[in-house]
Amino acid sequence: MNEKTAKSVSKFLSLVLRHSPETISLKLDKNGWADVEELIEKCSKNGNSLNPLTAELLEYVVENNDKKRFAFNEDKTKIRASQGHSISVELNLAEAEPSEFLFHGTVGKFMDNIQKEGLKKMSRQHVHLSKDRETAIKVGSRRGVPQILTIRSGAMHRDGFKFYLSENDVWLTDEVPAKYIEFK
Ligand code: HQG
Repeated sequence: MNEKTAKSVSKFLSLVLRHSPETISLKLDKNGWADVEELIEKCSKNGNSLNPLTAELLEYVVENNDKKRFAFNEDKTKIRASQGHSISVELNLAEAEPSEFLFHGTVGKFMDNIQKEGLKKMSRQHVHLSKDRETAIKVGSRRGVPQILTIRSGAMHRDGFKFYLSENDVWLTDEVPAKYIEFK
């Protein structure tokens, strides 16, 4: 499998399964699932660079994606993004108890604001947190020189904040007030 093709499929799936299904007139159900046959058909109609998207290519991307961003349902008739949505979907994730510390990778230009108001969802449905510093460095590096924040997730959880673990191991929560963030 050509890795360049797999990467462009992953990028396109992020677009239509997380942010803009209307780009190809795709319908997602309230839990974020798209019908696999419909996705393949609509991708092919739209004359985009993924033409033709095949079931084999889709399966390869789901299995081999570096961050396991997408998942099939049990009988592989539906597919969805496991996290990262900007559109409103109900992922029905069970609450989970986080470890004492989680991490968030960001960049310097956001620090003043984060110090004032904590971490906000911004355009997504959740604040995304990483289980280790290495992962947070990768997340922050998408935007420039990474700044790593340590989140006192254990204390947050004891104070009643809810946490969810996505199918691909990303920790999600609604907000992180500044008092739970270590800025050093
Ligand atoms: C920042 C990628 C100012 C926040 C990643 C981040 C992740 C604030 C940016 C997933 C702020 C939002 C999510 C505040 C937060 N003031 N800036 N109060 N609160 N920010 O992309 O966490 O590769 O929505 O620090 O790996 O960077 O797409 O969130 O820099 O898992 O699968 O606002 O997306 O995954 O950016 O990334 P994002 P994120 P994928």
